[in-house]
Amino acid sequence: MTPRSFPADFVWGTATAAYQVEGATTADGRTPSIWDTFCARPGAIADGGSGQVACDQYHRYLDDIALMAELGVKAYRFSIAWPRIQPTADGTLNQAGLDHYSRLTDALLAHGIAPVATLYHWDLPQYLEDAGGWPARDTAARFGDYAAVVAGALGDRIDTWTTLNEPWCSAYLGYADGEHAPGRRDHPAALAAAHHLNLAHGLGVQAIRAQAGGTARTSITLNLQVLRPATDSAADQRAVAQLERIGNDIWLGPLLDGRYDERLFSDTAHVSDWSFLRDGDLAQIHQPLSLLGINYYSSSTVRQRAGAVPPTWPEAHSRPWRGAWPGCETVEFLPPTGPLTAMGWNQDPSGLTELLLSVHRRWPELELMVTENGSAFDDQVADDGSIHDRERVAYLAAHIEALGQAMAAGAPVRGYFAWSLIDNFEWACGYTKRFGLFGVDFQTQARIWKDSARWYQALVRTGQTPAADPAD
Ligand code: IFM
Repeated sequence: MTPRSFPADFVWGTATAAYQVEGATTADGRTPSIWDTFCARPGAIADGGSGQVACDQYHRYLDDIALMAELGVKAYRFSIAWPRIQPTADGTLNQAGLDHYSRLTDALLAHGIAPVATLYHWDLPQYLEDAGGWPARDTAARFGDYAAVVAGALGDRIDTWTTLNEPWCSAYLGYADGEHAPGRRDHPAALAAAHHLNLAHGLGVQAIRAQAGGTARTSITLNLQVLRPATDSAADQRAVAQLERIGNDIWLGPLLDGRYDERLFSDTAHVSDWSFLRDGDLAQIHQPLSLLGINYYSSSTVRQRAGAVPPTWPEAHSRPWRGAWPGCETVEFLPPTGPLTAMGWNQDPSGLTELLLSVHRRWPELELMVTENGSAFDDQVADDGSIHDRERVAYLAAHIEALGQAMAAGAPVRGYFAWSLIDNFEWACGYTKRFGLFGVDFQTQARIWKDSARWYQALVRTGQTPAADPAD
């Protein structure tokens, strides 16, 4: 592969999320989130693990920042754990929890690393789930209050705010499919959750601007779906379009255009009457954004099931809800084709180019950031003490080349964050999947250099992609 150069001010970073790395789940007044509760449910997590200890970053953040400084990254995307900030149902601020993120932020700045803070990466306080969770409208208002508290305290130091990480996962894996916390399988509730997450975003942006000033940089991160039709038949194209509406447009429409595509309502008419959508909501959601964060890992191929018709309301509501995609009973995902990552996901770098360009064509003024990209492989520690993760290096090289192609074609992408800085708690997969540039020995908490970290270090230092294979 020919080396590709990136602009000198391009932001190279690494990303993590609180529950995946912090551990210390009872320290300094933190109370349970939905993930603490979900992890205790037998069978919910592949290896029975939880984020109780994770990578102990709550105590080791200075060591991890030192690693980032050695990598040379310019930004760290981390998330703030809501149950550390407002641990009780009355929403009282827990100063000790806030102080942790204040120290983390200061330490990053002292190392010249820009803090990119996500307010919500899935760890809803359990008391809010007990009050109805995201399907309940009040959760959005509570998120606005939480955002105001954090922005008031850290607003002078955070480089970029991200309200939500991947609301698709919160709404659909959490409330439709049940693979993620809180583990509910209720498609009408999942649609309400999706709308209230949008509303939370809008209220969050307004709170950040009110507290941190109108120039605060605000964003949201979406895991936009790249969907390919199994054939060029009209039916398969329709399947793609329907999934794009429920997977992508349900966020992009209200966030960026202040409206839901009417076809979303007809696609899901047998699931929900959308009575949770109230006058004035879309104006609250449609707030100015400094940039859009995009997470990309893989693509999917889909088709329309021959002869399938959507169920009627009574049919749909009289049987258990299935799958992560409300209203999409007639659509089917094909098994991915290899080589797959350890997650069983395909490797399709061209999907990243297409995705960035398609968003750019629709919203030409919008700045973009790849806020996550990376891969899990079955790493082994070699006799020399390192992890020689050639497959991850190849994955990164191919996807960063794909990003470069999108930029060359005009997509205004300002940064890229490798997922993840370190191996961590991979949600329902527990510790069985490793995404880090650094390995973690979970017995000793030692951080282990992988070849991918060395490769990324060379990229960040030079602004040019190194050879994926040193022999090249
Ligand atoms: O680990 C997750 C992260 O929390 C959100 N985006 C996808 C990653 C890999 O599954």
